[in-house]
Amino acid sequence: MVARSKTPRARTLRPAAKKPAAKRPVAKRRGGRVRVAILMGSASDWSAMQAAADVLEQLGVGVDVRVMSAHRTPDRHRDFVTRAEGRGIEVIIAGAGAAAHLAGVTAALTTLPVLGVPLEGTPLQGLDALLSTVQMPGGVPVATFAIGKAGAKNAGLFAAAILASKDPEVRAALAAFRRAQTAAVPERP
Ligand code: AIR
Repeated sequence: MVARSKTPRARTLRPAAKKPAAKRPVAKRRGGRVRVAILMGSASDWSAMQAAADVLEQLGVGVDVRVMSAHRTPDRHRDFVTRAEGRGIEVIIAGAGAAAHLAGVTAALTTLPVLGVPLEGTPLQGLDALLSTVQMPGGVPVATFAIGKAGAKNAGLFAAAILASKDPEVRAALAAFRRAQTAAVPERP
């Protein structure tokens, strides 16, 4: 389940406020075992990255949502990523805009699968983030998704697919998601 409680710990992770508190990501977790970390370079990325958290919540996968930047908070980022596997994290989703190095640096610090989500909101409308995320040199892979919300949602679904290969419950939830999606498509407009 997605963690969005307003604990003091969570509040300390918030950068300077730009949006109402209710819409901000927090670091606490809730519900089932946390298996996926969702990282974003700025709290301003939450409106897109929430799509990853929402779909994983829907599939019953626990997530840990964090704001950290490879540029602005490098120590926080390194600390979190190097400890993630030991804390039971199995997949990391990393979304960032502009010169988006978050996913690549995350992949450099761990052998966990890293799913990169390039985000828009710059004068280059996410093309900068897409290229920064996808053009990794051979040897350090980042699985890169579409720009923005669709990419975040698909990264969440892909994280679930990774877990599903060894977890029948997640596999069943994913199959049910697909069935519901198919049933919701009308035959005519
Ligand atoms: N960013 C933050 N640190 C490094 C990068 N690339 C990205 C964020 C966000 C964009 O810069 O991921 O998409 C703008 O951030 P802000 O905080 O100015 O809104």
